[in-house]
Amino acid sequence: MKRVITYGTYDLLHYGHINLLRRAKALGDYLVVVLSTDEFNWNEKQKKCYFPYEVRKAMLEAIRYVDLVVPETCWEQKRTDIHKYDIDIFVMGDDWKGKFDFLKEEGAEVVYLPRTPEISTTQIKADLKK
Ligand code: C2G
Repeated sequence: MKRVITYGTYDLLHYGHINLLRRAKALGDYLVVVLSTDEFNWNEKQKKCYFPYEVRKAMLEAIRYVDLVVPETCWEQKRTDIHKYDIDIFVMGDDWKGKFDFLKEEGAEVVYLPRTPEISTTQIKADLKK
């Protein structure tokens, strides 16, 4: 039973996110998504979420690839999350390439998957403004 974990905001959910989640799940049997809380997004990423945490969580839980959604409240929780959720593989889009290699020290395989290039929440918001 290979357990996979990934992190993100997942606000204005789009097919780039789905592509990531599908490929992450394909690496194992169980996928944990650690979802940034509204406070974490605002305080640490200066992102103001369109949908609040509970809505973003419910949307992710409706995706067939996702087995568990838990809160991301700080940058530092990744090391403990690897053990807390008994993780074998840590996955992120390659915009984070190299940033989380230290998790190999916790015994996890670290995989960066190519982002879906042409879509982003920023792009969606810009297009809607036109
Ligand atoms: N993603 C992707 N293709 C896109 C957009 C996003 O593959 N076109 C991936 C990102 O690389 C990330 C995941 O989808 O792995 C979630 O993206 P965001 O919600 O933007 O996550 P981010 O703000 O990068 O938060 O501690 C880590 C952070 O919580 C990551």
